[in-house]
Amino acid sequence: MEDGKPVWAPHPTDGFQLGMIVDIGAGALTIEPFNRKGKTFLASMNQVFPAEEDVNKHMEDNCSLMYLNEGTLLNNVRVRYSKDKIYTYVANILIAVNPYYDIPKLYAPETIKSYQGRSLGTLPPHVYAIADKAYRDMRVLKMSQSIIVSGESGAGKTENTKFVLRYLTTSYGTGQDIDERIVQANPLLEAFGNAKTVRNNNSSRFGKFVEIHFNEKSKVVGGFVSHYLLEKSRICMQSKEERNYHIFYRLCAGASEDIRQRLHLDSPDSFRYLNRGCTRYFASKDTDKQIMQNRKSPEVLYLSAYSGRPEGPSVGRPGRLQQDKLDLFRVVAGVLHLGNIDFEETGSTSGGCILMNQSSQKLAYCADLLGLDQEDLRVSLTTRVMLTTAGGAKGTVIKVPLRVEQANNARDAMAKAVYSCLFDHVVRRVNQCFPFKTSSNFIGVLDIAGFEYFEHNSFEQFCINYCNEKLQQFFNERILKEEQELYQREGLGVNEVHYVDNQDCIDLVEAKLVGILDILDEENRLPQPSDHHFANTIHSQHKDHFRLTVPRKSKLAVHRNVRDDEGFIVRHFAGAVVLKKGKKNNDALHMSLESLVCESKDKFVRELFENSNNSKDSKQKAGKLSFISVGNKFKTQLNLLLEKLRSTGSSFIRCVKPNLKMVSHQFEGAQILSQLQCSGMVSVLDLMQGGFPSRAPFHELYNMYKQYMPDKLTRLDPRLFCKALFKALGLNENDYKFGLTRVFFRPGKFAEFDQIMKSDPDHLAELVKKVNQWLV
Ligand code: AOV
Ligand code: MG
Repeated sequence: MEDGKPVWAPHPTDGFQLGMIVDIGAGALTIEPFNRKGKTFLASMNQVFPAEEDVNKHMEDNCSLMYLNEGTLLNNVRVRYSKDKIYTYVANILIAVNPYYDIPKLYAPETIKSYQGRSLGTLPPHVYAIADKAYRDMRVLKMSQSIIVSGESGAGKTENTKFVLRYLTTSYGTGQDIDERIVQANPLLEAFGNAKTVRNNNSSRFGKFVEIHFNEKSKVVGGFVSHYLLEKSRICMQSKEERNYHIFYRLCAGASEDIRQRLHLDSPDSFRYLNRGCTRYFASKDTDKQIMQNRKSPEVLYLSAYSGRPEGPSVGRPGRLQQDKLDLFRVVAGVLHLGNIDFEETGSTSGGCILMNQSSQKLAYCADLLGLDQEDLRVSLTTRVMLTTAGGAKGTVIKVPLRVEQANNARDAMAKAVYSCLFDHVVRRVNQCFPFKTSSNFIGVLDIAGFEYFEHNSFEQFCINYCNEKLQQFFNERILKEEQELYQREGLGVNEVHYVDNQDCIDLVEAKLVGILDILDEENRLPQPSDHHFANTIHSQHKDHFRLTVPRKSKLAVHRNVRDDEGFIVRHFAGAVVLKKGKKNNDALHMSLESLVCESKDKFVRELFENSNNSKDSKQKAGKLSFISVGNKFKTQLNLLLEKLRSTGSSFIRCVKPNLKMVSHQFEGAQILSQLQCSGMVSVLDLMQGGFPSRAPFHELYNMYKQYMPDKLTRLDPRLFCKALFKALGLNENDYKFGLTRVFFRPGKFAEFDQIMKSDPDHLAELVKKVNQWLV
């Protein structure tokens, strides 16, 4: 950075501001902003970056800029966003900014057509280009591919995932209805797994990996959806501005009169599981109603022609269709009525509780809808079965009365178990809709929430962040390793690239016995688990671990020797996250409640539980809470997913949320910058700045520039052509390297070269003269 040249210096809301260095001190630079002359401020060295000469210029591939740093990246994305160019490449990685409005023609059928079979970079950056690259790589390399879509809530992951699916099925489907089913699975999954949150009105509360399978001719043959970590706490409780899963409101608004009566439905305000959150309908009551009553609504579609069940499809069998639909709705309504059951103290010395008077009706509804015996349900909600093991002998069964709070927990645990089994069922049914017998390869799209850190973080954030840590490692492995391998293959002899390895953070979470997940499981197996004891065990196991610290307030507490419940901080790749509670790790359902549902008179309800792995091993367990470790189950799932990703070729889409208000045309620089940092893009730029980010195969350069060159030169083979051309141009040899198949350019140098080649005719004539001289 030189005096007088423009630099990007930190700005609290815009992320960066343009300025000039006016003084260089020991640890800091004095900067004068361009738009506030005389108002200098200090900034540390590592926060100030060289800016491009022309800050209004933008590049489709950020690597074509002269300076690759977070300042120029943010600016490039900003300028492009202001022109509705929401997609930008950083080499092969796609950045996608959520426009929050429909950009005309951006996803039109003709746009889909135009991207088919075209190499990355030949057309403007687009999610379609990434999809097509994955497809072509799959064909050429005969290898499955994955597209990893990441970003924070509301950044556009799910929308972009849908565009990828639509693109692939439209372009490379067989034109049969299987293509449409893959696309239609989404609204159905969203009805049961998406909800309005403060960050996104249609927030996916589960992660998913959608595979599209192709036959040996590379045509779509089927699909498969895996899902991860449905947010269960939402089923019973939402914050004021948020909602439960869409299906609840749609059912309340749109069910036909006979279904309303049969399910005893009412308005959302009358249900505990809905009325503590926001009970407003999605857009309006009518919208929810329309979705529900639309002949093409997801619930209807899913139950129509697409059922691949042994009994055969329900299409053309209206009775069957009605029955299937009713099964689903019955369970949803059953959960709502369950939530309305209240308990009160018995007042007796045993300390138990009973159902409140007005709850008997709700109990009856719930029992009826779920096929349970009313009396059994009442007893199971208010007592717990225990096996006494006195004297070492397998003891007798006793019923322990529950306190009000415990009964409330039992009721909520049951609601969560029932609904999440229902969600598993929906995913299973979706998968039956696009079965395939043989598949040569697949393209999988991963849509899973990015790093999250809120003021109050729960176990759910912990799992999401752990997942992102693993994905970040995968990203590093792929991007950095691939870059290095390419340099080696091309014989470039460039030094090894280094990056911050996050294995230590992953170990901290998943190591056997001493990792946070195992410690948490141990804690939950104690008769009286406590957050305080849990946090203490972690701290004592991992003294001075770089990734682990005590929240500031707690340090004070330790100092004063007072008890604290402040938990611990994990220093993630993307920032530090404070964790206080591990309680949600336990999805335990009282044994008596679980066996009750497993033995429901209702075949559908029984099958929900039989098919979910919740019940498998718990049957053998003694009559205490059957402990199901969500954390360790997720770890296994995640490791399987990563194994799968590692066996495929990969592409990355980094989605960015432009503002918190969820509106169009508003670019909040500071928080966008932080998203780019969290997604690892800034590390990629560091890597590129030190390497050769722009590259062009010899034959491409040859075809691009031969029109300007004399015949003598164009008779050479493409490699020699390029050598001769570069020599004649007198390019600085530090700015490029010749590999075996292509030329590599230092940052910004390709753009410079291209500019010279396409400059004015006089200049070109001069150049041709030089080439001729050189050739002699
Ligand atoms: P997310 O999947 O990343 O959040 P979504 O894909 O649901 O975010 O996007 C949020 C909203 O932004 C959508 O409902 C659309 O209204 C709008 N949107 C996103 N992408 C586009 C686009 N390309 N064009 C127009 N509008 C768009 V979350 O699931 O909450 O992590 O959990
Ligand atoms: Mg989503």
